[in-house]
Amino acid sequence: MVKKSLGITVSRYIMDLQHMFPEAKGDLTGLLNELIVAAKTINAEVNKAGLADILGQSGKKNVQGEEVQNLDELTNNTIKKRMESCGYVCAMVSEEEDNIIPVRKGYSGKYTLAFDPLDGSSNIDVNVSIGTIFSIPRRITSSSEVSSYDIPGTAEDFLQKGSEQVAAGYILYGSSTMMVFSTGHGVNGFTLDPSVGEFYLSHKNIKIPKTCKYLSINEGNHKYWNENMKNYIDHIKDREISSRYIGSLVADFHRNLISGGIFLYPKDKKDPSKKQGKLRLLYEAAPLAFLIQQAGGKAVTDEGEDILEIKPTSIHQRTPLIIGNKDAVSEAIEFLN
Ligand code: P6P
Repeated sequence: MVKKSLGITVSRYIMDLQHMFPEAKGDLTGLLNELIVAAKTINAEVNKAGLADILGQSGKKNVQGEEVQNLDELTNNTIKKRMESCGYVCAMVSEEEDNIIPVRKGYSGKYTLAFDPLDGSSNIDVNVSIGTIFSIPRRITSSSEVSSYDIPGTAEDFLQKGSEQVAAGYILYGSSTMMVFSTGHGVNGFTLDPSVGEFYLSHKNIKIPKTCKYLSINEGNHKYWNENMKNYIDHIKDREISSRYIGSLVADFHRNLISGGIFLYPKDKKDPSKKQGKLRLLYEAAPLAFLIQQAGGKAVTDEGEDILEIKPTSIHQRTPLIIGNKDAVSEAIEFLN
């Protein structure tokens, strides 16, 4: 097992993990390290988001009259720039871009990267925690090592079940900045010491507590739910449980992962785009489902389908999501079906 003493840096942890697999060539290590640099860069920008108007970073013109990116664009470009010529990914999918994002010619790699650069960004203006979510499946369209450097990835490389992910995780820009991820060997949390610029192992081998302490759902959508969902929510509120919903998926997920809870974003009748729920499969539901399974929890649709077993048909497809304590999710599904 990887030596996971509290306080080791995330880079040391990733290197230790690589040494567990002699056949590993270090591509995943390199990819994760690039993501760490991107996370530190984004963190610096997010931490001064409140000054955006003053610093002219709110998508308006800055003091020099230059068009300045807003934070969504800035975080999206930060990740793209770091990954497009790192040689570890063959293509990318971002919540911010309609089509798959190619990497520089000659720099194609054996993984793909799907990400939500800044989930919950509407909360920036009210200083609520936001996050970056990432999913790393292996490419499937070109197996031979040599040729893959020149062969760009395609949409097909992304249309894989969540169970095929090699790694997944998120960076939470909250009261402290944390990187929480798994490569299939448990879930570990690393907290950034901004004075040093290092992420240190602070939460090792995270397991979701057995007790479901929190219920996270937007009750403002109550009138749009189907009857079964309405009855389930009334049922679960009859017992000792606290309602916590901050409207930032990463923050709601992280609180429930650490303290125990169930998060639901079911499909609702509010508008046609949410017929299949609001959250995206590739870079929101699937990576979090990978993490919760590693942490002893469960993630399903409101029909009870395992999120990790859904084969995507399009890169931005949405899915209903019920995620959290295994018992609580199982009870919800019994109730809903
Ligand atoms: P609602 C943020 O926009 C987001 O994508 C998730 O982070 C969050 O869980 C959800 O939407 C909140 O949606 O409809 O409750 O405001």
